[in-house]
Amino acid sequence: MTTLFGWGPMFATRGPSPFVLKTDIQLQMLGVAFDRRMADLDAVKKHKAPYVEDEGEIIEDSTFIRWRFERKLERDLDAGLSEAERGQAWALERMLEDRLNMIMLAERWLEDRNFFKGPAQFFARVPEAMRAQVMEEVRTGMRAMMERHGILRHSRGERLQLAAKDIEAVARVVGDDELKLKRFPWAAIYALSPFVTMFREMIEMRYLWRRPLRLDNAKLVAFLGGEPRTELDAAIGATLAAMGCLDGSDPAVGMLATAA
Ligand SMILES: N[C@@H](CCC(=O)N[C@@H](CS)C(=O)NCC(=O)O)C(=O)O
Repeated sequence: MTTLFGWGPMFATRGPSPFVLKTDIQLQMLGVAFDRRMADLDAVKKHKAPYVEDEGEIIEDSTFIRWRFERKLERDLDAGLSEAERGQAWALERMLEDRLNMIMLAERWLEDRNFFKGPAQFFARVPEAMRAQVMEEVRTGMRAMMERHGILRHSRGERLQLAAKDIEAVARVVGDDELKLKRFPWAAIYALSPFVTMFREMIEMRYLWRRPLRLDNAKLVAFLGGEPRTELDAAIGATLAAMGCLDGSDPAVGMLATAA
């Protein structure tokens, strides 16, 4: 029995963590039968996901997980690569995961514009009354970690220059063309629309790609005669009860109850 611990699904993908996603794909490439469960970082030594439980053993870190199954199944995900390509693959992976990832984390977590579109959603299940405070604490922790690491000692402009160079290096190795964003092939969608219902529907909805959209609930409110809203106290009470925090047995109760 093999279980991959990570998070998700989210953002219309299997999960928000590039590392968990990589391991998920590698396990599939290796033909491992596994199920997926939510990670509990406090339950593992390295306090990171992905981790895997396999035959009762916990394996942490995407690289060690890959090596374990390559060894166990006598498979090599780099099969077919030359010696130089193996070296390049490892060097690129290290650069992307150990350097570009830090720059990406700074962008995702510390830039408000990005944070509220992305990682803020990880906190959706924290009761609203304490959500802002919890998010602030986590972001402060991330900032301190990045300061210690050193990436934050570069200015944002310098970080983005380094990121551009990293991405350029990948483009040089794998060939620039494959990384270029291409225009969506609307001509083909139009040409095939007499035969494919979905393409006809995409054309009908094409305006959504072209103009901004704002939903307005005025009609609904007029119809209902007002917008029913759950009172904050009732919402928090129901959330805490559903989380099993109101029977006094959970150590988090004190903290949550005080905050509520
Ligand atoms: N070297 C690790 C990196 C994994 C990693 O950074 N995971 C992040 C999520 S994308 C994490 O669990 N962070 C939580 C923490 O650092 O406390 C690997 O390859 O598995």
